[in-house]
Amino acid sequence: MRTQVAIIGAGPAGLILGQLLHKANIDAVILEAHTPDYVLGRIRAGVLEQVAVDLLDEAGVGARMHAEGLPHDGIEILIEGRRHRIDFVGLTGGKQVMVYGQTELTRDLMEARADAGLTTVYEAKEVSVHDFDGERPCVRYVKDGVSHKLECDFIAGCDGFHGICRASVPASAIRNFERAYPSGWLGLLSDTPPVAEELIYANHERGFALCSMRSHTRSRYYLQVPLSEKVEDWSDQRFWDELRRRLDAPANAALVTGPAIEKSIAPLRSFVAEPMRFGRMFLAGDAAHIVPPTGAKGLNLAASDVRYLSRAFIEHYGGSSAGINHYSDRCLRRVWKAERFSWWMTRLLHRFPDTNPFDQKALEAELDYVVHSEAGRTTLAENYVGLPFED
Ligand code: RFL
Ligand code: PHB
Repeated sequence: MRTQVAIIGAGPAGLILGQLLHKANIDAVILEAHTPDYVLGRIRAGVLEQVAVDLLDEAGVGARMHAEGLPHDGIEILIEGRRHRIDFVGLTGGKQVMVYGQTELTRDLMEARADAGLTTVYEAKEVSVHDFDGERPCVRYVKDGVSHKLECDFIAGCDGFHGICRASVPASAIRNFERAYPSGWLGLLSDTPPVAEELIYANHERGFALCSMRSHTRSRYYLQVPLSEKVEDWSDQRFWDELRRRLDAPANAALVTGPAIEKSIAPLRSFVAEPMRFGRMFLAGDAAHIVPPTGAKGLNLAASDVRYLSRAFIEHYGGSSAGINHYSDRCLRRVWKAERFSWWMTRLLHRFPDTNPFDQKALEAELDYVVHSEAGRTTLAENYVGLPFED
C-alpha cells in the first residue's frame, strides 16, 4: 500500500490531521493500535480554546460541537472559601472557551472519516517506522496476523506519550525535558447536573479540586491525590465526601452526587521532546509533549501542532518546503508557552508535600495577587483562552 502521509495514532492529533489533509486533497492512512471503542472510552479533555474550535470548523467537523458544546465566558477560582471570577470575555476582548468532551470530538472526527470513505486501520499491531531519515520512509504493521508495508512521503507520529514514533528516534538526535509531580488527578464522571455554571478550580489545604462538566446533565470532577493512591480504594462515597471538604458552602448545597460512570487516576507530568521533526517524520500532540491538565492545554496543543503540520504538508505539495523546515520551531514556541502556563497553574493551585513553608506562603501570596489584580487575572485569562498563532 502507498499513501502520501502515514499517520500513526487515531487520537485527536491523528484524526484532526487526517481531516485537514482530506480537505486539502492529500492522501493519508491512519494506523491505530486499539479499537474505535477503546479510543472513545478514554475520558480525557473537556475544554477547547477558540483557536481549536476554529480549526475544527475549518476541518468541517464543528456542527455538533456548536449545537451541543457549552461556550464558557470565564472560570471561578476558590481560595479559602471565597470564589474569585476570571472573566475571560471581559479580560481578553471577547474570547471564550468551549466545553466539549474529547470523546464527543473524537466521535465526530471518526464519523467524518468513515463518511468520506478514508482508510483507518484499527488494531494495527507491531507498528514500526523506517527510513524516515531518507527520501522513502515506510511503516510496517501486522493486521489480523498478516504483515503489511505502507510506503509514504511522510510519517506523522500522533501516537501519544507511550507511542513508538518518538521512541524510534536515536537518543543522540532528541533531547527530553521533563518534570514530574508527586500527585495525580483522580477523576470521576457522573450523570448529574454540574455544581455550577462555570468550572471551579479549588485551592485547598487538603489538595486541589476541580469541578468541570460535559453537558448540563453530565459532570466531571477531579481531586488531587498522592501518586500512591489506588482507584480501587476510592468508593464513590469517599470521592464525594472528599470533594465536599474542598468546596465552599454554596457548592456543597448545590452538589448533586450519583454513581460514577468512570473513575481513574492520571499522573501529573510536564514533558517536551525537542525537536519535533526528524527528516520525514514529524511528532505531534502528546507524542511530543505532555502538560499537567490544570491549564486544559493538552488537546489544544495537539490541535495547534496539526494545524502547523497540515499547512506544512499543503505547502510541500504546492512546491515549498518552508513550512516543513519551520514546523518544529513554530510548534515549540507555542508548546513552551503552554508548558509554562500549565506548570504555573499547577504549582499555584495544588499543594505539594515537598514545598517548603516559605515557598508555600509565597505561592499563596501570588495566588492572592493573581485574583485581586486585573493584570494578574488578564495573564491567566489570556493564556487559558489560548495564545494567538504566530504564522
Ligand atoms: P492520544 O489521545 O494519546 O492518542 C494517541 C493515539 O495513538 C495510539 N497509539 C498507537 N497507534 C498505533 N501504533 C502504536 N504503536 C500506537 N501507540 C499509541 C493510541 O492508542 C491513541 O489512540 O494523543 P493525541 O492525539 O496527541 O491527543 C492528546 C490528548 O489526548 C491529550 O493531550 C488530552 O487529553 C490532555 N487533557 C486535556 N487537554 C486539553 O486540551 N483540555 C483538557 O481539559 C484536558 N483534560 C487531559 C485532560 C488529559 C487527561 N488525562 C487522562 C491524561 C484531563 C485528563 C484527566
Ligand atoms: C475536564 O473537564 O476534563 C477538564 C477541564 C479543565 C481542566 C482539565 C480537565 O483544566
